[in-house]
Amino acid sequence: MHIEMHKPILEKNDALAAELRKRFEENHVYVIDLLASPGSGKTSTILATIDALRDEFNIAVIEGDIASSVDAEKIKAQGIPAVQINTGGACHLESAMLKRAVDVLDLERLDLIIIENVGNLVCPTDFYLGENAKIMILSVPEGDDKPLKYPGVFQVSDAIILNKVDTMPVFDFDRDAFCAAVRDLNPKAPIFPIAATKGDGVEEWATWLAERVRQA
Ligand SMILES: Nc1nc2c(ncn2[C@@H]2O[C@H](COP(=O)(O)OP(=O)(O)OP(=O)(O)O)[C@@H](O)[C@H]2O)c(=O)[nH]1
Ligand SMILES: [Mg+2]
Repeated sequence: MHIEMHKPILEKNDALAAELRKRFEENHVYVIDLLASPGSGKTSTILATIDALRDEFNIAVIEGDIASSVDAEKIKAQGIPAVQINTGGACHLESAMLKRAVDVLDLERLDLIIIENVGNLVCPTDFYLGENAKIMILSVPEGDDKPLKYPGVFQVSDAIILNKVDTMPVFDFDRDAFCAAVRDLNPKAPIFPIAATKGDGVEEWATWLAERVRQA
């Protein structure tokens, strides 16, 4: 027996995502979907990005996790609206989940929504959420070979953040090999080396993002 499930699920997801996209456009909100492994520094990068951009833009964060509201609490502690989605086991966010979070945000007064997807380098790549850009984060301790092993996420990303560059001396990370492997998969996406918790490189990343938010 053969069950065709994948395509209808994605079609339904994409249709709802297109509706979300329309709402974002009508309200001139720029939306990014952050994809990365657990612990790579998604929340730390969001906090650093908020620090860099909060004077110019109204920002909200949607946190996707299998369980807990730990990350949403960290964002709220900075005075930034945050909505937690618990997927209850699912390894990625879908647009139906996102819609429930978007419904409680005041889109009219927002400029930028940052979505922290569930920590996973595979599943979230297939799901369009109505975002303007997918941004992937790889952290140095994960290793320079990840583009070779998880090509999909590097291919769909509009920008790639290499986080925890302060740990380069500890890990045997070959930055040239990493950048070459990324270039093979995705010739266009800029690569931003940063140390989210220390601030290194955050300005370059934030400048790139701010230009896009202003255009929206
Ligand atoms: N040395 C160093 N540590 C970092 C950096 N960025 C994040 N960390 C640490 O990495 C750990 C995980 O960071 P988080 O920001 O929570 O990572 P995350 O991807 O949001 O994690 P999950 O939401 O659990 O998937 C924390 O202990 C951070 O302090 C960095 O640039 N350098
Ligand atoms: Mg997090």
